[in-house]
Amino acid sequence: MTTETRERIDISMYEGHVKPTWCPGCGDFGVLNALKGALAELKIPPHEVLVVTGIGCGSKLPDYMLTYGLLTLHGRPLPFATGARLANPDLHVIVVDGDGDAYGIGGNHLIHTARRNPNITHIVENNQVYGLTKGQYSPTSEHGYVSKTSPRGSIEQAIAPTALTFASGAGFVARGFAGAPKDLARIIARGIEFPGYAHIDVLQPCTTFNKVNTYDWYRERGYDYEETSELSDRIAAWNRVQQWGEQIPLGVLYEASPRGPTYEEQMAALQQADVHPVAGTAEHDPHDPRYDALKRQLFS
Ligand SMILES: Cc1ncc(C[n+]2csc(CCOP(=O)(O)OP(=O)(O)O)c2C)c(N)n1
Ligand code: SF4
Ligand SMILES: [Mg+2]
Repeated sequence: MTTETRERIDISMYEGHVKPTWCPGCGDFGVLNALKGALAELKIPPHEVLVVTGIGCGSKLPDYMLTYGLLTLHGRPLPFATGARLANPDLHVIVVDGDGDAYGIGGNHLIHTARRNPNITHIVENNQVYGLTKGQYSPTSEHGYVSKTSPRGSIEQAIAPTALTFASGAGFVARGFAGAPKDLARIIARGIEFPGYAHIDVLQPCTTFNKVNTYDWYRERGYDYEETSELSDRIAAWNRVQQWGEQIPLGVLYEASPRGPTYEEQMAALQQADVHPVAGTAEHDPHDPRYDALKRQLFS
C-alpha cells in the first residue's frame, strides 16, 4: 500500500455492514467508535487488523467492523490472538472482551499473556456485570453488589484488573472510559503502538443490568491522570494501578521503559524467514512444506 493511499484512510473505512444489536446507550458503542478512531488515527488499513473476541455483549464487536474478525470461546480470545500473532506478525491483533471473559473464566490466560508479552492490544469492556447472560455479578462487581446471583449482595471482593496485569509483567497498563470515546481512542492508539502486550481496562456502562455503575457514577469518580516522567516508575505505578473507589485514574497508568522483549522476538523459529509461513512466502499456502518445518521447531 502506497503512502498516498494510506493517508486517505479515514474512520468510515472500518464501518461494518451489520447494525449493532446493543441496548440503547450501551457503553460498547463508545468502545467501537474509539477503536475505529484509533485505527484511523494510526492510518492502519482494515486488512492489516484482526479483532479477536470471546463471548459476551461486547464480544459481538467484530461483526460491526470491516476488518478481519474472530469470535472465539468465552474466556479464550487471548490464546487465539497469540496464535494469530505467531502465524502472521504483520497483523495488528486486537482482543476485545468483557470483564467476565477476561477477568473471570479467562483470568488464567490474562496472567500468562501479560508475562508472555505477545504484541497484542487487549481492550476489556468492564461493565462490572455479566451483560449477555442477563445481569449476574462478575469478578469486578463491588462487594455488596446486588444481582440475580447475589440477591443479598456479593460476598466476594472485586479484583483490581490493572493491578493484576501490572503484577503479572504487562509493559503497558491503561484505563479508559466508554463515555469519553475521543480520549479512549487516544489511549487505544498508544496501546496499539506499544510493542508488546497492552492492557486497557475500559469503564463501560451496562445501561440495562448495572444500575449502580452508571455513566454518572464513572464521571463523578474518573479523573485524567497527568502523565509525568514517572510513568515507567514501578513504585509510583503500583499506586495508580490499584487506585479505585472515590478516585479512579484514567489514561496510561504504566508504560515500561525500556520495554521488554516480545514473545515473538524471542521465538527463534520466527526469526528465520525461510521457515515462517507468512513472512517467508509471498502467498499464504497451507500446503507449503515450510509449515511442517515451523511446526517441528515450535512444538519439538
Ligand atoms: C464456557 C462458557 N461458559 C459460560 C458461558 C455463558 N456466558 C456467555 S457470555 C457470559 C458472561 C458475559 O459477561 P462478560 O464477559 O462480562 O461480557 P458482557 O456480556 O458483560 O459484555 C457467560 C457466563 C459460555 N458461553 N461459555
Ligand atoms: S445488556 Fe448491558 S452490556 Fe449488554 S448490550 Fe445491553 S447495555 Fe450493553
Ligand atoms: Mg461484563
